Order: sequence, then C-alpha cells, then structure tokens
Amino acid sequence: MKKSALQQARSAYQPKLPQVLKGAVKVVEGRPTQSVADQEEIKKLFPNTYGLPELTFEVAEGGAQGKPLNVGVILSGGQAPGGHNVISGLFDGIKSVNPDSRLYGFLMGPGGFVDHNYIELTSEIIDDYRNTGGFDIIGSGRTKLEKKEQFDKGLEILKELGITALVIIGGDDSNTNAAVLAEYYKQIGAGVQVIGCPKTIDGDLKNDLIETSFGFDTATKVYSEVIGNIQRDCNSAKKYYHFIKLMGRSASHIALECALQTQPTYCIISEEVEEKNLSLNDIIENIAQVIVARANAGMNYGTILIPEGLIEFIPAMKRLIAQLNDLLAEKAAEFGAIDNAAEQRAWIIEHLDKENAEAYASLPEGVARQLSLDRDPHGNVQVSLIETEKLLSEMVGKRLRALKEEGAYTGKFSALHHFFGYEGRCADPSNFDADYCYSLGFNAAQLIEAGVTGYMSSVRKLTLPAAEWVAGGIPVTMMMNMERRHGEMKPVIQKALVKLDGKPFLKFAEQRQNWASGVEFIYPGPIQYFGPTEVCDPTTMTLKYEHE
Ligand code: FBP
Repeated sequence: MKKSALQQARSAYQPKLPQVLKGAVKVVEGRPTQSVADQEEIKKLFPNTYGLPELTFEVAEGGAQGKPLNVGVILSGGQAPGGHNVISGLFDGIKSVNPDSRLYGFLMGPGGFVDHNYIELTSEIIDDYRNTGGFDIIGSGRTKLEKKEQFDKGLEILKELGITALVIIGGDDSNTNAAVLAEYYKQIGAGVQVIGCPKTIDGDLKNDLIETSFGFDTATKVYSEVIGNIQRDCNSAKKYYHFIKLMGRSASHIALECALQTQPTYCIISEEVEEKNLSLNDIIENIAQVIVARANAGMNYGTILIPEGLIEFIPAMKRLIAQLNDLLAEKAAEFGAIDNAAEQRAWIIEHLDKENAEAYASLPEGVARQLSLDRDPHGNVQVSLIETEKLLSEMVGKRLRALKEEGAYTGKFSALHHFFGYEGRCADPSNFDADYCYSLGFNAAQLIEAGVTGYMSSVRKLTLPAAEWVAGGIPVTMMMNMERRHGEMKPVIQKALVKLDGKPFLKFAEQRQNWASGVEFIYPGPIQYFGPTEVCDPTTMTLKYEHE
C-alpha cells in the first residue's frame, strides 16, 4: 500500500493506554444495573443479560498467561475516525492475553457475518492500518442483525472458525443488535460472548459511563477547521451568508460542538427547536431578524450552522414523519405499486390525517419526496439526503424580499450552501481518538478474557491524561428503552440528545447573542499530530464543559 508522508510518520505513533490496561487486571463488580426506562419490558425481553453489574478493571498482581482467544470483529454503520485503532487495540489486547490468539474480521459489516465473508487479521494487515482513518480494513455496512435465522447462520461460521467472542463496533442501533445477539447466544448456550464498542461521529451514544462515542472528536475538529476557513473567507469578502449543514442524523451535538469551536453568526440546535415548539416559519423569522439587524449595522455576511436532523425535531414535522413511518410500513406494498411521483404524493396526502396532510402538502416537493423515500435498514429517514441548508436559505431569501418591500430591510442577501459530513467521517484520528479507540479495543479484549457478554467497552474520565483513564464495561441493556420502529414497539438504546440544561448548551446560549450581532469568528485550523500537547491533545469543548 502506497503511503503519504504523514501516514508513514503517523504509523509510528504509539497510542496511549490507561495505566490499568498495561498489565494484568482484576475485575471489580459494581451495582446491578437497570435500563434507563421501561424496566419491566426490557427485563422480560432480556432474561439472561438484564441487570448485570457495571464492571471496572483494577491493576492485579502478577497474572498468568491466559488461553488463546479466537475473536471476530464487525464494523457496523457509518464510518467514524478511529475504527482501525479499535481493531488494532483489540488485536494487541488478545495477543497480550496469549500470543496464539487470532482475530477474524467480517467483511462489509454485519452482512459479512451472516454471509460468511471474512479475513483473518494478521499483524502485517493490522500494521498497515494503525492510526489511520476509515473503515476500509474490513469495510462496513448497515445490514440490520435482528432475525434468529441471521444469528444461527452467523453462529455456523463462528463454530467453524472456533470463534468464542464477537466484537461489534457500532452506534446505538448496532449496539442494540449486539445486545439482542448476546441475549440469544446466552439463551441457546452457544458459547459466544458479544461485546460492543461505542462508535458514531454523531456523539449521541453516551451516558455517565460512556462519556463520548469515538469519532466525534476528530469529525468535529475537521468540520470546525473548514467552518473556520469559510469564516475567514466570509470576513475577507464580506458578501455572502454561508448556510452550512452539519452531519448528525438526530442529535445536534456536532453542530453545538462546532459552534463552540468556531463562534458562527447563528447556529440552530434541533433540541431547542423542539422544546420551544418552533415551526419552520419561526426558525426562518429568527434567522431573517438576525440578518436584518446585521444589515442595519452594515454587515451583509455571516455563517449559519444547521444540524442535519433539524426537520425531525420541528414538532409538526415530527408528527408527520411518525405517521408517515407507520403508514409506509403498514401499506408498503400498496405504496410501492405506485410508480409515479405525483400520484405517490397524492396517495400520501389522501392517507394522512388532516394536520399532517397539510404539513406535507406545504413542503417543497423535493423535501416532501425525501420524507417518503426508503428508510435505512433501521427505519430512519435518511436525513443526510434532505437539503435543509437550501430549504432554509430559500425561505429566508423569500422572507427578506417581503421585508424589503415593507421597507424593513435594506441589506443585500447572497447565500452559499455547504454540507459537511462525509468529509470528516474517515479523517485520520486525532490523538484523542487514536488513544481512546486503541484503549476501547484493548479493553474489549479484557472483557472477553473476563468471560462476560452483553457488555459495552467503557473507557472513562476522558478529560484526564490517558494514563489515568478508568476502564471497564457496562451492560448494554442498561442503556435501553422501548421505542416505536417500523410501526412496532422495540427495545433500543436511547439516543443521548443535547441537554438544554447541560453546560455545553448553556455556554453556547450565553454567548450567541454576541456572535449574532458582531464578528466573533474563531479559526481553529487543522488537526495537529505533532507539536505541543495543548495544540495536539485537547478533547472536545463538549467533553470539557460536561466535566467542569
Ligand atoms: P452511525 O449512526 O451509523 O454512526 O452513522 C451516522 C451518520 O454519519 C449520520 O451522521 C448520517 O446521517 C448517516 O450516518 C449517513 O448515512 P450513510 O452513511 O448511510 O450515508
């Protein structure tokens, strides 16, 4: 494989591990856990893996060599920087238990597991991917692992290869599936442990014991770099409003973190829109008023950050999407038989209740159509395909024209559009993500050695130096509640949304008025891998404020 100069230099980086994982460990059991909600239902669905205790590793004396471990690994869902380091940490971790341990990677996500497509990950392969971005070492996919037939089919290949533990690196949906798989294998006595690792740039897989999902740090630094560059361009030419949509399917953690890093003119936080019961028109009016005030002060330029998931948080849209989800799940065949877009639109309007039909009919055709297209395999609307940044700028432009006619606006409005998502998902991991991911993988090997199943690898106290990080595991069932998916109630990991009473949001809310009325842009610049620790190693502002 041909490597860039940076890649060559970076491959020599030795990720930092928590001190506790550097030698033999002992397992300390904490209190038995409860799911975050719907305890009785979740307990019934997970009789073998519900209520397990939290686990923490502590340094042990001596430590004999363990038996070789045969482990399988799957990368599931959207890419996130650091996945390769989870795998290299896992590899080094199982080799530290016994040098004869073996690691198999299932290709292109959970589909590779079901279809028996795999490779053995040797040290030659692993060494080529240390500290690199991307998931290309084995590929990723979004096949939903949920049916007994898939579990049984996967078990055949695990048995054939002598694999007794499977590590699933994924977001909330994939770790939900990991928990279901762990429960099933325990129930049938398959002799296979299942361990999850918290991955997603979206940052919405977190709680007290999973302080952040991996990839969030790097992705937000990449987006902040480019937002900063745009802001400098904007401040130089002073002639454009940049509408910048940022990835993050549901929660607005990415937008909030980027706002804290770059201090844009305006940033929408979806969770606040929902809390304040704002309509699309309210959002437009708020942006238009900021633009009018800036024009009065002689500024016809600025940056506006828009979270990708916004549409689903506007209460009227949320009700519409919920009914659409059920309708399209229940009458999939009938809807699928209509092949003309205009007739599909008419069919939908006819089948929705009055309020939702009106909301649907009022949307620009492209956006309405997006809402009725295929869901991803987990039943989610594919919000990354909806061009919210264009929708908002068009509506703002229209409102400003009306204000101009009334004589209430005298400025000039020129808009440019950007969407940052895929640009950051495969970036080379920052030092933080390189260290965190390697530790998560190494720690997963210790959970396997401890013989547990249905746990997620947990490395915490992340604002301390890596040597002082705390390592252990938390039962995945602890993070679950019941939610409606594809028209049915299902156990799923509860998404962690932006907390409006949390420090990161409060810090943002405290400053945003100044950002809107002046020019307080920050230009963070690119991720640095070599240099002083205050430049190379800081965590996200979100993590910093959450821990203050
Ligand atoms: P995960 O939840 O699987 O980590 O993926 C997150 C994400 O990057 C979202 O931010 C985005 O909406 C979605 O994936 C895009 O999906 P796809 O990769 O299928 O285009």
